Amino acid sequence: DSRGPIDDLRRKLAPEGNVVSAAGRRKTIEVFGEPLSPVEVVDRICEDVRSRGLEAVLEYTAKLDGAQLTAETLRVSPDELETAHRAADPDFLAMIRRIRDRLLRFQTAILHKDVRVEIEGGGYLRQRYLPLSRAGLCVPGGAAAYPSTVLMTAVPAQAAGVPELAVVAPPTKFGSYNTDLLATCHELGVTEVYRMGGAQAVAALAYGCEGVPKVDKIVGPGNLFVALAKRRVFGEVGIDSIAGPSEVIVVADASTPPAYAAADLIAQAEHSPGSAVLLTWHEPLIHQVAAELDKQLATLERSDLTRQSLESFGALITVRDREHAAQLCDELATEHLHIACEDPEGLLDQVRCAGAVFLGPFAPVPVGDYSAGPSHVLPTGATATFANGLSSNDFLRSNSVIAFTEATLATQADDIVRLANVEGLTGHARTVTIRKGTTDGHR
Ligand code: HSO
Ligand code: ZN
Repeated sequence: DSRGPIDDLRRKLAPEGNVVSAAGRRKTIEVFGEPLSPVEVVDRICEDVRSRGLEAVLEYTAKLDGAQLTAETLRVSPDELETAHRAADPDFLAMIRRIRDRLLRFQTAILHKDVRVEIEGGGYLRQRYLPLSRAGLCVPGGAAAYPSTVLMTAVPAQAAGVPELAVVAPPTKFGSYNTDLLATCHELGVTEVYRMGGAQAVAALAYGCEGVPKVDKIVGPGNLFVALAKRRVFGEVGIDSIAGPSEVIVVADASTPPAYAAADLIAQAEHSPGSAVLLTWHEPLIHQVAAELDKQLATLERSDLTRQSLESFGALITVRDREHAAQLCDELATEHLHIACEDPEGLLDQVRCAGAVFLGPFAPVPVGDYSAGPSHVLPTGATATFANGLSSNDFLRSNSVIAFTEATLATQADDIVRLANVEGLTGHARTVTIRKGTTDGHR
């Protein structure tokens, strides 16, 4: 094909590019009585929430999510959280605690540490890390309930020491009316949960409104409207990366059991939409995996959606060799990269861009989705060329600290004065000469 194999593959993995570039090409929607692009709709919602606050949030929640809420019912009450927690299966809660502990251990271990560099002439330089005061966590609730996303956003924030967390989930049976989700929040000590989704939730968190204090940063996945709203409010608040549909590349060879590879592709396609690409230099594997896909789809609960996903966004591809596979992986910068061939670490050394990497036959992507330690909130649509997965470090800010002695200032004085004069900022130069004068005078 004249477009070249990389373009074709990229189109399979992220058919519309990343979420943000895709949005411009989406067809218009009628929310405001006239056809508008998703970007225009999100802009209007955000502006309306900024100027009219809670009233606008409640209106959009009624209009777009079909939920009639009030100032009182928008926030899940302490009583509802406790009731959900009490009703939850004790084994479910024990599992949540086990996963929380594993995530906490990893997320705490990777936290940036304060750095202090002593200066020879006296004084020191320091980089100091502090948690954000308040974070908003978006949890989707359209197609399925995601207690795992509460874990994967709240626990990194807690590892960083963020004292206030506000969860937003749409007012649906998979969102903020889901008792497993509410029980998970309560188990993790998250007491602030709001029944709102889409752009109105992001705007409420970003600007604050009656009953919803403004946050410092908004993180977590969501649909197109959440993604566009996060981009829109960036600057007013911080955001993590902007996530789109889930993706995986599985790299396999003769040592990879075809049943494992098929299961791994299905797990991603099951997200629907979810793209799943197999790369192998062992040609017979293509047919073996194709046969396994058919076999396994036959007994899958979400087989129709998954089959559609595989047909539209799936591919089984023969590459020349390991180097070729590594090169494609790097260029595609996929959300999940599962290196399921022999010597996975050797191949890892050849790939730089991916959201999260899974090595060997016993690290299927769902270990990262659910239980290992890194967050499952990851960059999609080739944004892994510049973006990272969510981690505890996203909930830290840092200050630099400079402590100088008179002697240390003297060693840098000439450089500062010279550069200040080059920039024509003689007031800057004087802050040093005025001190140097005193110093010299004392000597
Ligand atoms: N694979 C998804 C996360 C997820 N999977 C949640 C199951 N539940 C995006 O990384
Ligand atoms: Zn998943």
